[in-house]
Amino acid sequence: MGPSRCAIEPSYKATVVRRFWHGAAVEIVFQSTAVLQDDSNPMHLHGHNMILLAQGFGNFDAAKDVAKYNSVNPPVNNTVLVPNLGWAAIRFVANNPEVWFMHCHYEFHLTMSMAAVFIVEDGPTVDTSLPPPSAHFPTYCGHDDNLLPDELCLQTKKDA
Ligand SMILES: [Cu+2]
Repeated sequence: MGPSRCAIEPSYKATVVRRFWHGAAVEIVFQSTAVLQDDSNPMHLHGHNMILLAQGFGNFDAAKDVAKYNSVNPPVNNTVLVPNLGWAAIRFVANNPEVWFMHCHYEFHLTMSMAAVFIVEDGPTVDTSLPPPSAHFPTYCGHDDNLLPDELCLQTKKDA
C-alpha cells in the first residue's frame, strides 16, 4: 500500500507476515542500523521485481527524501543494496499470487531474522489466480487451524 493508504509501520521483533491484495502497490523503506552489523544489506524479494526509488545515507526522512524518488527511469531488480547505515526505498506491484520470502541475502543477517513473508492474494480472474489444489491434495496439511506445527508433523509421520 502506498503512503496515501497506510502510515509508515515500524519494524517488529518477530518474523512479519504481510498479506497484500492482488495488484497492491507496495512501498518499503529499508533502514540499515548500527545494531549488530557493519555491512550493507542486499535485500532480495522472491516472486517480484522491485523498483528502486532512491537510496541514501543516514536515516530516511520522508519529509525530504521522498522528493529524491526517481520516478522517471528507476532501476528494476529483485535485489537492492541497502547501504551500510543508510536506506533504500522500493516499490513493487503485488501481482504474483503465492507466499513469498523477502530477506537479506547475507546468511548471517537472515539468521538474525532480517526477513519477512508476503502473501499475495489471488487476482480477479483465473489467469491471475493460483489453480485450486488437486483432488488428491492431502487436506490435513494446514487445513486444520487447531493443529500446531509439531502436531502436524506428528500426524504426517503417523499417517505415513
Ligand atoms: Cu543484511
